[in-house]
Amino acid sequence: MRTKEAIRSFAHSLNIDLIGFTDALPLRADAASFQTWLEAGMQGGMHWLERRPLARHDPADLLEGAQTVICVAVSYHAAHQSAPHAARYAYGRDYHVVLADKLAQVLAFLRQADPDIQAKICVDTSPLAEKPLAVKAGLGWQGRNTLLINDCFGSWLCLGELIIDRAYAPDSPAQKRCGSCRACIEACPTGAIRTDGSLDAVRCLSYISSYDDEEPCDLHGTILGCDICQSVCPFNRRPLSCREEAFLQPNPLTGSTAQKLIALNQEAYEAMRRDTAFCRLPYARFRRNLVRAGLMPPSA
Ligand code: B12
Repeated sequence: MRTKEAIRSFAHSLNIDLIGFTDALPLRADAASFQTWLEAGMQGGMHWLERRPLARHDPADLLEGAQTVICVAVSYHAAHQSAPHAARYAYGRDYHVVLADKLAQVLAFLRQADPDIQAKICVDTSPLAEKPLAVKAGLGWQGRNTLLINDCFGSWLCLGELIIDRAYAPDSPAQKRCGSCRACIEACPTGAIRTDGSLDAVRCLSYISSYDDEEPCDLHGTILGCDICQSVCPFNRRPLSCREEAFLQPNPLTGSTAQKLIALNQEAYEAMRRDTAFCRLPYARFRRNLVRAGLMPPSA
């Protein structure tokens, strides 16, 4: 079996910025808050969140014999990035693909020393509560904007997990450091961040840009995702930068001007969005968002 130190050092060689270990026991308190959140209807149209709500906080439901969850985070923040028409996470390659590939390499590394190890890779691909697990593994704390925040990297992180049926000593959880700061609550133009520590997803511009087809709404210049609550966070002022090449090179859509985006026909859009965060934004919604972001007149 590989040591934690060997796993950490291998992970860092793959540009994984943060790695932590935690046990695979159920997260009972988080499961209860999650249930309250669902009952209040804050998931809106994301009905997939209602499936297996208890499993979401019990890694052993995803892997029989689960003992440890290895939580990882990769920064996607680079100072030179300007993706004025989309949130930063959409800048380079789709993080689901990038992190799953890194976790597959970590698993191969574990299997070289321990071929029988059973494992499950998750990058928002399974019903698993990724932020509470990352907190428990010591990667950071859940901020008032509900995102995982790390002292050095801020919240510009995407998360992934490797659940394994081997026991490792757990790391210590990080302490909350938001204090009395309410910058995210005050900056959110739609009032999505609530004072009780939860987020009303239905009001969040990130949700509206991705899922809501009904309500005509000002997207405040973005056609995919929203970073307002992250941009104002004091922990995001001078974050350590992204080292991952896949996130540093703009994809064809985030590299384009508004004029070029407006001129795209469906065929060209389909070809460009593969392996980017836009793969979850169908063409009709992309066109609708160009209007709602104020980049295209409704008649175009
Ligand atoms: C659904 C979802 C969304 C929804 C809802 C977001 C949300 N905060 O719940 C929408 C579409 C809005 C969204 C937006 C974004 N998302 Co998102 N999303 C998810 C997803 C799939 C599930 C999150 C979830 O379970 N939400 C449900 C709520 C209940 O969970 P929670 O925030 O953890 O709730 C806890 C607290 O709020 C608290 N709580 C809840 N209710 C109450 C009530 C009381 C009284 C109290 C005290 C506490 C409390 O307890 C809960 C349980 O611990 C995760 C991936 C995953 N599988 O985990 C990615 C994930 C959270 N998203 C991510 C990202 C990057 C984003 C965006 C930044 C993208 C963008 N730029 O547009 C925005 C950020 C918006 C924001 N401020 O959250 C990353 C976050 C990385 C990080 N640093 O934390 C994740 C982890 C994906 C990943 N693998 O990297 N997302």
